[in-house]
Amino acid sequence: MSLSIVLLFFLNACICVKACEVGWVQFKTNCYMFSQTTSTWGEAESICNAFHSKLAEPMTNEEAEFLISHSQNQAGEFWLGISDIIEEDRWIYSSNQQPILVNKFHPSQPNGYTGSGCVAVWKSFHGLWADEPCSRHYGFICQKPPESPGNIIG
Ligand SMILES: [Ca+2]
Repeated sequence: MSLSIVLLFFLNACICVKACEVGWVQFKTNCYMFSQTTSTWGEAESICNAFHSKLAEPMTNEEAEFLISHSQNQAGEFWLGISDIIEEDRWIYSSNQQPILVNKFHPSQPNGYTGSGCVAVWKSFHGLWADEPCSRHYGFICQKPPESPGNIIG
């Protein structure tokens, strides 16, 4: 009797915690997926959308630093959901078209002008950002909120 009550308590505790799906890493209030494949920036956005997510949009210094440090454990470069496609040198988040709230460009960046409209976490800059032509094929980071308890149960 008491054992089942304890089990029930733990089950409830686990169900109540929002979690990321397998293959996604949690930081603060977001789940992130670092892709194993490369694609153009536009394709990357489509792939993230297919997984009910978007290209990562770091809004705080902590979030930006997490993506930078985590990317260092991975191979290659990773697209973020940041571009200046609409207006040169106006760097905006893709999902709301608002100016970026945190700036992690390497001191030598951005340097691509109209030829480089998309932002990637750059390996040789130890994860600091670079502007690159959006047609290049790089890895990418998708972002979405943790699953709600109802979705985990099924
Ligand atoms: Ca550049």
